[in-house]
Amino acid sequence: MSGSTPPAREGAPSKDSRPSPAGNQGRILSGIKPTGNLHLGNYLGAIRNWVAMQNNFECLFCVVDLHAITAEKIEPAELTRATREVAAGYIAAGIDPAQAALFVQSHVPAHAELAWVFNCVARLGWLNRMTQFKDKAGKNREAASAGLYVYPNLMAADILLYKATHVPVGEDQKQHVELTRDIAQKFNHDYATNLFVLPEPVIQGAGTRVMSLRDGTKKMSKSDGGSDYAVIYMTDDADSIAQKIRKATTDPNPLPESVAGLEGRAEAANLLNIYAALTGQTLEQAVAEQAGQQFSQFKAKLTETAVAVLGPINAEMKRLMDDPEEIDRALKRGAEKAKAIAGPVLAEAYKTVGFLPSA
Ligand code: AQP
Repeated sequence: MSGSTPPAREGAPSKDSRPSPAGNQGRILSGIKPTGNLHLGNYLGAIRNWVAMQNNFECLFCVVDLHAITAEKIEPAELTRATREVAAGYIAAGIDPAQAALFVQSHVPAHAELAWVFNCVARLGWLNRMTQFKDKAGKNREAASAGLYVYPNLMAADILLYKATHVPVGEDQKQHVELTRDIAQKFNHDYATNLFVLPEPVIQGAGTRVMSLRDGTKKMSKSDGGSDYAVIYMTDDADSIAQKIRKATTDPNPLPESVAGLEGRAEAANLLNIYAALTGQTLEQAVAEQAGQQFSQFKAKLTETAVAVLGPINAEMKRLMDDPEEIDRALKRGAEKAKAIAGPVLAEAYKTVGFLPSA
């Protein structure tokens, strides 16, 4: 196993290694890091889309706690809380834990075990090209954790353990799904197997990239170090949502007549994008509906819409967080389902590599 160039791409391995859930379009796996409070970006850019895919795909949704510790240290109690909150957010937003496997990544040790094998498959040259590492490590690369560097190998393990056919991700994660394909292909090639399925990224709509309410050029993020007013959390009540939208940065002009008029108006574009996503309209439709409005009127409408969508989710999240045992029961069931798929795949990978089976 050598060389720093991925093997030439081939088609996906034989159909035998693909999941074939009856009546499904394939198997999806996705997850969110419990690095803080879930926000509107996580909802519109990820969870809401998963809910929509639930009936057509066999679904595995995890709370990726192993990924959560790759960046700054999180207080242990906060990590535990956030892990339950992400699970509560999934359920409250409409993921059905009886249908999908909803689980915590660290509850299925096969993720970390396969990731080690992939640490030995992925080439340094491949990892060096990962733009997320460069973004997240920033200028002080020397101080970044080794975990942050090999994060894409763990993500490859997350996906390949389940032979996921599709991976819903934001645009910024597409490179990691491509790396996953390269790892699968190199493993399959080097060990003359067709064990791993090459997954397809399903890029979630660019229109649902939610930006900070304080700076329309910056992604809304859990770890936004700036003002809390930049982020609408899924746990925010109606008053907080109203206050944050009222304080959202804008410009002095009324809303434009067309999408072209949003050029150079990042904050207006962001608020209209959010409004479009919440109302299920295209950006063009939302712009046409709000053409010529003052921000004050538009913000009132946006607040009303956001509260209507997030209010019930927020209430259900609170109910679940007050009953952690219900969350834990759902996660236990999910981990059992996940282990039933992951166990045999890990065993096959170990056997393929030549590890002596344990007695
Ligand atoms: N602002 C966003 N707009 C649209 N989608 C978003 N997602 C995150 N932020 C936005 C989507 O949420 C999913 C899970 O994200 P994650 O928590 O695993 O990682 P992230 O993208 O790094 O999210 P954050 O909030 O920015 O977390 P931190 O601050 O900890 O890095 C992904 O599908 C992502 O696209």
